[in-house]
Amino acid sequence: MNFKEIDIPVLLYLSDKKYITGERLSKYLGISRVAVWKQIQKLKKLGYHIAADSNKGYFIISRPDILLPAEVQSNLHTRYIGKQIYYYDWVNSTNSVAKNFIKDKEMNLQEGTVVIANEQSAGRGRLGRTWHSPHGGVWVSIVLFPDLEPAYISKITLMTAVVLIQSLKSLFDIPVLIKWPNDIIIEEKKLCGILTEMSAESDRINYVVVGIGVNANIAREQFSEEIRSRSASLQEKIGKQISKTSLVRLMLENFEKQYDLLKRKQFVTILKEWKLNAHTLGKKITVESAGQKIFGEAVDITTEGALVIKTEDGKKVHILSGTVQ
Ligand code: BT5
Repeated sequence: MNFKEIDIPVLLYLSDKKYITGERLSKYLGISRVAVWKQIQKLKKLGYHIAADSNKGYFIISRPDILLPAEVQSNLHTRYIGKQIYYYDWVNSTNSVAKNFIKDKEMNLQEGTVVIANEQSAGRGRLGRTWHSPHGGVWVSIVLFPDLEPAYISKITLMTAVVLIQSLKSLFDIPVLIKWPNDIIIEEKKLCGILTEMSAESDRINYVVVGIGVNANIAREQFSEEIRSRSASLQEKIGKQISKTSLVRLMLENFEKQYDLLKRKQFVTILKEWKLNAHTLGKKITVESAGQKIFGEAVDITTEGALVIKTEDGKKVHILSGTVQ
C-alpha cells in the first residue's frame, strides 16, 4: 500500500499548560530520550510550536490544524466511532485503505474505526469518478459492521448527509442543503461528497465503508479547472480557515448518534431531518440511473431511501441510486 502513517505517541503526554521532562516522557512511552527528541522534531516539522527547556522539558505553545488522532480524540464524546483512528499524510484513497484493513484479518478491525488522510492521490467518487482531494480538505472513512440487510446501504448514505448537515450547521452559519443522494451543496456548488461502499451476502452486510469528503480549507486555485466553477469550500464561504479538528470531532459524534438510531430501525426520524434540508425535493430534475435518464418532479423520498420522481405522464418512479444532473 502506498501511504505514510504518522504516529507520534509523545503527543498524548505533551501539555499546552505545563512542562513535562524528556525523562518522564521516555519513561511513560518506554523509549529512549533520543527517541523522544526525534518525535518532538517530527511534531515541529508538522507545524507544532514546542517550547524546549533543558531542565523543565517540553510544552506545546501552539498546534497546527491537522487531524492527528490524538487531537481528534481529545474530548471526543463517542462510545465506538473514532476510538481507533489511522491518520496518514497521504494515501491513494481512505476508502481503499479502510477496505484493505478490513480484509487483513490480523488487524481485527472494530466497528467505528476511522481512516483519515491529509491528501489523497486517487480519491474516489461514485461509479469510478474521481474525487479531487488536495491538502486542506477533510478526507475521512468510517468502518461499520452493521447487523442490517443490504438494502440499508442507501439509508446509510442519506443518514451521513444528515450528519454532515447537522455538523456544518451547528458550527457555521451557512445555507447548506442536501442534493440527493450524496452531495452537500451550498449556493448550488458542491461542498461535500459521500461514497458508501459495501460488501454483502444476499441477506446480510459484511461491512460498510462510509467515505466523507469535505472541502474545508481549500482555496479556489487548488480545485482543478474542470470542477472549479462547480465546487465550494468552507474556507471560501466563511472567509477564514476553519478548525478541521472540531469539525471531524463533531461529525464523528453526530455520526454515532444517527447510526445508533438507524440500527434501532428509526430511519423515519433521520428521513424527517433529511427532508427538512433537501435541495432536490419539489424541483424538476433529470436523474441518470442505470444508464437511463428520467425527467420529472422530485416529489418524495420513501422510507426505503428511494427518490420518487413524478414523470410528465403522471407516473411515479422510485430510484434507489443515481445522479441528479
Ligand atoms: C462523491 O461522488 O461525491 C463521493 C466523494 C467521496 C469522497 C470521499 S473522501 C474520503 C473517501 N475516500 C475516497 O476515495 N472517497 C471518499 P460523486 O457523487 O460520484 O461525485 C463525483 C464528482 O464530484 C466528480 O465527477 C466531480 O465532478 C466532482 N468533484 C470531484 N472532486 C470534488 C471536490 N473536491 N469538490 C467538489 N466536487 C468534486
